[in-house]
Amino acid sequence: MTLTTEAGRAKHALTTMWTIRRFEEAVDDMFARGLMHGTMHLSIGQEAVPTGACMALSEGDYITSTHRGHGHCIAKGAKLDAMMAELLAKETGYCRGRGGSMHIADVATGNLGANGIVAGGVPIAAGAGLAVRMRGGSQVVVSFFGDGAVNEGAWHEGVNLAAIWDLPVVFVCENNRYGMSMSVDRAFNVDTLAERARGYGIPGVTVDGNDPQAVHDVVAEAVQRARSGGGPSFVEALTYRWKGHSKSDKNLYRTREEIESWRERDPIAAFEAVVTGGGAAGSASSEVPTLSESDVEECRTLARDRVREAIRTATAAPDADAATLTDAVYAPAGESIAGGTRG
Ligand SMILES: Cc1ncc(C[n+]2csc(CCOP(=O)(O)OP(=O)(O)O)c2C)c(N)n1
Ligand SMILES: [Mg+2]
Repeated sequence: MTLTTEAGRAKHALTTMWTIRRFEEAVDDMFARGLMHGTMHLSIGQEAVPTGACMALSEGDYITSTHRGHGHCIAKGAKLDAMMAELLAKETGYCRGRGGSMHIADVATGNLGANGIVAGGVPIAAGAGLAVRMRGGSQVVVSFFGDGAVNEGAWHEGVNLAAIWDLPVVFVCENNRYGMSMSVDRAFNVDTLAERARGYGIPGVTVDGNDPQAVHDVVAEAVQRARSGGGPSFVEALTYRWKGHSKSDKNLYRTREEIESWRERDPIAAFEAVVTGGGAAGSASSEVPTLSESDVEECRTLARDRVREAIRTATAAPDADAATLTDAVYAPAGESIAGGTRG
């Protein structure tokens, strides 16, 4: 069954993408109004990658995420109110308000964590894959990372270990064309990043990252290979971030026309067109529409209501208390911070 021709899965995919979009629009707005602090990285425009990839996973499977991780969290089933509370520095947040956007982990749903270190999740994914192997389990790990991560040492070490040990890991690159202001055209001497896989003796494939069905299909095949002992794979998903890299980006390294051309390829609008029978390039579009206009409206409304409810619940929660700031923060035993001692 596919995302585009089976109504239940089409609704799930659409609701997930809208939830990511609405969540990030809301936090963008709250940040601008001074209600959130620190920094954050938005994945608006990239929603099809985590949605398609996570729909290829089973319960119990794992992911590792990145600094741009809200979409991964949501697609893997995180609680929106605990995510929102974390960004609002509330005691009820995933890290009790101490970590913020780049440190959300949700072990209950198999999300081994966002990571402020570019490519930091890659060796963690290899380690999780090794743990699965040693325990005789059947879980698979999807490791999300950006194009910039592919030139990091940790990426090469993690991918190589997974390859030589045949670990059950699927490496999913969200190639959004830039690592901060560095374009992939200047950072790579290969035509596709998927070519890098060959150097490690694993399959590598490039896919339209704005098409959740296409992402789902290649990740599902890679997951099946990993689960049956066939080792890791590399999936390069071509996509684009609509917003700046983080909160201080003036977009000086790319043109307005380029951004506009990608906005016209909105993954959510394209998916809606396919499932309602409007058709879109490359998809197994149905003569019979999978969803009606009212189904689509229902998904949009559900996403909007979920995000509103998360804002309401998180806003009402108690602020993280500065007096207990070092509680639950790991540091070597015996050292003291701010006069207190903790193990
Ligand atoms: C090891 C490391 N080097 C540099 C940085 C600074 N940094 C943060 S995000 C980023 C760009 C990452 O680009 P990419 O992997 O393509 O992910 P994207 O931001 O495009 O999602 C850089 C260089 C970092 N956080 N960690
Ligand atoms: Mg990038």
